[in-house]
Amino acid sequence: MSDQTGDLIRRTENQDVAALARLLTVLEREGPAIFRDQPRLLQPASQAFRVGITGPPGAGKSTLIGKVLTVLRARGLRVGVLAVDPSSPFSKGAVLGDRIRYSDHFNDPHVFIRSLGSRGSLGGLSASAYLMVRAFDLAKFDLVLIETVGVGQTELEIMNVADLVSVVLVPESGDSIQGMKAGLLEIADLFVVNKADRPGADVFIRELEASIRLDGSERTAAIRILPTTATTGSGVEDLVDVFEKARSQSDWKVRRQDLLRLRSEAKALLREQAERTIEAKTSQVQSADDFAKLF
Ligand SMILES: Nc1nc2c(ncn2[C@@H]2O[C@H](COP(=O)(O)OP(=O)(O)OP(=O)(O)O)[C@@H](O)[C@H]2O)c(=O)[nH]1
Ligand SMILES: [Mg+2]
Repeated sequence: MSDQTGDLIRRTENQDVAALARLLTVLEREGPAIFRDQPRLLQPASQAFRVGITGPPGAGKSTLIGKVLTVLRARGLRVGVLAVDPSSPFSKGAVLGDRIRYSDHFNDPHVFIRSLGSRGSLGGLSASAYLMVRAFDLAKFDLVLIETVGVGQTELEIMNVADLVSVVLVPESGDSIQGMKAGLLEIADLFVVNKADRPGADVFIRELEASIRLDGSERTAAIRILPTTATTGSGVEDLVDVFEKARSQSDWKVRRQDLLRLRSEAKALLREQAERTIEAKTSQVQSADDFAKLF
């Protein structure tokens, strides 16, 4: 088994996308225990810059990613996409829809797209997401775009995985962001106001700017706001420029070693491991005797 996985890892390192696809499946199946047999996963030769694309259901995240892919490919970069939880109750049929949104990139060997359910166990990103982004490092991608639906936990956790967090909002988000604004300001490196073709976009951007200024902290002062229209691609070159500028400043590699980040990743992975142990032990209970022996 582990020899086979080792072989997949070697082939993935040689940018074999078929091997990467199989490796991702193995990671999902085996869980965090895989680190024990395959420590190479912990020492990738290169690191892919992780861009979080998070925001409310239907904000246009997938459409935007499709256009971002086009721009990144035109610049000669290799890009992975990890779409977390595209089958959430908020995004029925998204997997099928995303096939259309990404159709320009299906036959491109330098683009790799994978969807992943969040399984909603303890909320937030599944441990698989943490494992899978490491496989994109191994495969020597330049960037990975991670799409998450930002409604609660996942939104906060994305900042532990992504090197740059873009929060996608739409002009209609006006009222609904009031409540979660503080949380958004904490995680966002950049706000993308998508559907800028819709009425009210200018007003919304001004409101957003005002709430950033009101916050007054040094971190929030650096937050950029970029209007986009994902359907036409307007604003997407500028957005990619922001990603590329952040990628060229290599402090993100240092921040990946941040203790808080390492600990929250450890927590997600250890929780997953504990849950797997619980599942295995529980399924062995065939009688009251078995039950008593558990403790
Ligand atoms: N008018 C307008 N519509 C857009 C724009 N971007 C996306 N849409 C539309 O908004 C709808 C949702 O787009 P998606 O890309 O699936 O949004 P999403 O955020 O990925 O949605 P979930 O994954 O379900 O959360 C689609 O019908 C898009 O065509 C835009 O800039 N302007
Ligand atoms: Mg989507």
